[in-house]
Amino acid sequence: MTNALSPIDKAKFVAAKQATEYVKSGMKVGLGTGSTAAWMVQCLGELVRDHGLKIKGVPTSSRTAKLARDVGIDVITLDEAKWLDVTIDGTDEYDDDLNLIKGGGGAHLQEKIVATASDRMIVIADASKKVESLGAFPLPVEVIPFGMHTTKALIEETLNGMDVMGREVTQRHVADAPFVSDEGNFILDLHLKRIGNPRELSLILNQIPGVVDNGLFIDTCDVVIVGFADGRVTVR
Ligand code: ABF
Repeated sequence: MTNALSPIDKAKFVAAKQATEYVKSGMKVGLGTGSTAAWMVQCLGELVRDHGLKIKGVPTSSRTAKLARDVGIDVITLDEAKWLDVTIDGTDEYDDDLNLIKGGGGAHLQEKIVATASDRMIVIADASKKVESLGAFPLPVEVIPFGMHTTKALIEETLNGMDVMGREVTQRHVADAPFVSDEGNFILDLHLKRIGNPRELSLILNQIPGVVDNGLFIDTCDVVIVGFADGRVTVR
């Protein structure tokens, strides 16, 4: 079946499949969001249906919850699970320190909560996600709708004092309507080009009233599995 895949999907698929090796029967597993994570959910579904794998899955978005149920995974909430053995998720960027930018799919809030409540976070990616410095991918910041324009202005003012290369902030829209997260919030995308100090930026952004969380994952990821179109996989 993998012969029919485009090179990029093949790369995502082989990374996702490799990650399922970390999942054993009896585990509670955080299920990420995005196209790479969707491959992982499908691979886990196959193991559940055809190979007797018994797991509980905690999805990180309504999209993933639907897919997980569709492929036969027993879905529970994070509060029911309390703590997870492993979370497997995609990313938009990762650097040498395994720090990440996530949230291109608008799900980084639930993704961060679930990953933080896990013994281990495994990121699955194709090789295009590796960067020298985070920031070429716009940094998503989830904000509550109340006072959104004031929050946006505060973020812009804050960026003036930060070690970043770009400072434009835009509200995310889908088909001309504001994008609304699973938690009912808006997303601001910060076009920073290069982030000098991701840890400091993450802490400072999250102190601004109205900000729920940003898409920087610092010290959260334990392993990155990178897939290539020729079927190779590297783990680090
Ligand atoms: C989620 O999906 C995100 O946090 C990230 O934004 C995105 C990566 O998507 P894809 O795997 O489709 O590139 O993991």
